[in-house]
Amino acid sequence: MPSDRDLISDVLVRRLREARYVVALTGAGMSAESGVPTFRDAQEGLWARYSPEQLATPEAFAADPALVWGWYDWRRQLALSVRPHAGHRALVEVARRVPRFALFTQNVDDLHEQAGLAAVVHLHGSLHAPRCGTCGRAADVAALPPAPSREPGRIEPPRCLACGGRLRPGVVWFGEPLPAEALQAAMQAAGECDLFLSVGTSSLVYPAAGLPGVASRAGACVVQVNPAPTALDAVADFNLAGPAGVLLPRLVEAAWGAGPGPPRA
Ligand code: BJW
Ligand code: ZN
Repeated sequence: MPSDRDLISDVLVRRLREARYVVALTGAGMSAESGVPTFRDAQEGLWARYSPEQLATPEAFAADPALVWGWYDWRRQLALSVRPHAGHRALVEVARRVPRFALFTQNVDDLHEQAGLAAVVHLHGSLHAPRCGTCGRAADVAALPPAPSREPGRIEPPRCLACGGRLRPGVVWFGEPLPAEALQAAMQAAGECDLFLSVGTSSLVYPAAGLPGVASRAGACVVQVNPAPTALDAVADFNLAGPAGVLLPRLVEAAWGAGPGPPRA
């Protein structure tokens, strides 16, 4: 029997069916069932003695570029090998069913794109878009050295072909500003939507963690999907406690049945 926390109530189903503008915000838990560890999960190998927070900073990269590049290269290789799950596909279905839909992700993989979502806004950058840390030129990701066959560890960052500077991962580290256009679009969308869906994020990292609050204050219904309690529990109108890969398809099925949706206009 479902508990109150994972119950997909008739009221929620009606809110989703009647929504004019749905905005989704996803975090690391969205990718977990595809095999990507969440950000705050235990580290592996060489990185076991560092917290992810220690590695995801400009200071860490400046102090030990090979350690940080190696960690991101390992994660990039992992991201290349994974595939979307039923929860990603359910979000595509939501996008097809509601008049207006936008998705903002904190994730640096491309699983939403792989699932078929056309316009995904990456708030924290991408593992697949390294750039020069000196002149900012985008690196040719296809030209990066292949993954080492042994367990990956330290890797010296390759050099920029234009200026010789060190390449850096194309992600947003702590203390760095989010891409201004992406953040502005997210703030605006949160303020305009009538249903805000937060999936798989601990809601600890700002400014993304502030978006559901913006939506709630503007009168939107806030729905959270997460198997564990988070900082958002008190704000969300509906807390669906369980994995995204199970609960998102269930939500879509409850709202619209199992069949394929109409093509998007
Ligand atoms: C499942 C599941 C399943 C598991 N299904 N769910 C206001 C207050 C306090 C501090 C600040 C503030 N504003 C800014 C700050 C500082 C800082 C910050 O927020 N610090 C807090 C930690 C206190 N923010 C910043 O520094 C940001 N920059 C900034 O504000 O700049 C201002 C500025 C302006 C002008 C000039 C200069 C500066 C930048 C934040 C960048 C965050 N970057 C990272 C790394 C990206 C690259 C990488 O991936 O390595 O982004 S940190 C990390 O956290 C990563 C994630 O995207 C982000 C969020 O993590 P997420 O997604 O929530 O993952 P987890 O692991 O925490 O949680 C997973 C969840 O999934 C859990 O809840 C599980 O239960 C759940 N789950 N299985 C559904 N199957
Ligand atoms: Zn350069």
